[in-house]
Amino acid sequence: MAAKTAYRFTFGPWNISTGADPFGPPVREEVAFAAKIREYKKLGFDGVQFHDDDVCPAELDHAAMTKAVAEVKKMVEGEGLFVEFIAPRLWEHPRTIDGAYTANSAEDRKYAIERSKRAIDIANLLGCRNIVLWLAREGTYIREAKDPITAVGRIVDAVNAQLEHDKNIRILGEMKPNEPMDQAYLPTVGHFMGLLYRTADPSRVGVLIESAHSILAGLDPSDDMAFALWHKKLWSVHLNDQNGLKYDQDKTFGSVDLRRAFNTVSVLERANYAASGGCIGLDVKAMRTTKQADQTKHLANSKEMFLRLVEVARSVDVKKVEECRAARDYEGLEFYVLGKLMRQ
Ligand code: XUL
Ligand code: MN
Repeated sequence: MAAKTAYRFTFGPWNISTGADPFGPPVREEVAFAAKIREYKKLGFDGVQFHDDDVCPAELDHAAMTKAVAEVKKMVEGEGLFVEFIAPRLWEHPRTIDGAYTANSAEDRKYAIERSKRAIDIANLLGCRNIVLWLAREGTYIREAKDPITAVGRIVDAVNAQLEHDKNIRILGEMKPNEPMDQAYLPTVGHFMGLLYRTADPSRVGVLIESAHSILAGLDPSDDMAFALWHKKLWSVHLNDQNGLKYDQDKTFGSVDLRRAFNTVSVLERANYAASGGCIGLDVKAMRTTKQADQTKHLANSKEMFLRLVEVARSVDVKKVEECRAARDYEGLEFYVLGKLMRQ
């Protein structure tokens, strides 16, 4: 049953990690880049998501960059994989301490835009037309630090500069309300959607929705996705789970709230998301306690959870749901859904 789905699964190399956190050093050995790429097919994944500097260091000159990207392309294609997106990592470099597109320093803003254009060049070399912008540091620790009205305009300008740099590239905004910043300027999918229609080419700007990010904003991921699906703007997802309003946990999909995960899968099924070309990205982290030998289990388990929930979603009796809705029998509907989740 599961094998018949047209879903394509992806993740980023950062999802195989050493377990280091702000309070402690690595607990697992670093896995070499090439070895990570070799894990994908073994785990039943189809494509790779990259940050620009996952592909090659940000400091390389153009010739060295072209050569390095060609090597990664060979490696990825050699494994029968494709590249889903490139995301410029605009939150680690010394020039992005105070934000990237919204930094108060004009030089730092220029760096962020140049770095984003370079990410587009890398995407092109890899045969990929998606750029993901997670606006990590576009916000503040204190309200007074930046002019918030100017900041919104600067984000639009940065998106426009990228649309202008390449007439084929698509920009996918991945919104998150906080972390690393106290408050993000565009905290939700809705904020970015409101803004994308004011860019130079709205047809090439969409969203990637991450479950944990919606939950952190107090929103239900399936409703966030439904909103973007109605607009035909849901171009990718990062499925995972999150235990309440705290730091971004990136837990295994469905591990906290099975019903929430079921509703997420149901909305993707209902919209025939896979047919529109969208991938099922899994942005999940292994627990810090995980041993080296088990360091990819969270990825395999997340994919398996998704597929099992597809089966559950497909087994739902649509007529029964409609009858409950018509009769306003939401108690009955709820009990039916709970039974489905218990495979009863
Ligand atoms: C951060 C996050 C990132 C993006 C890619 O919370 O989700 O890993 O998905 O930059
Ligand atoms: Mn993500």
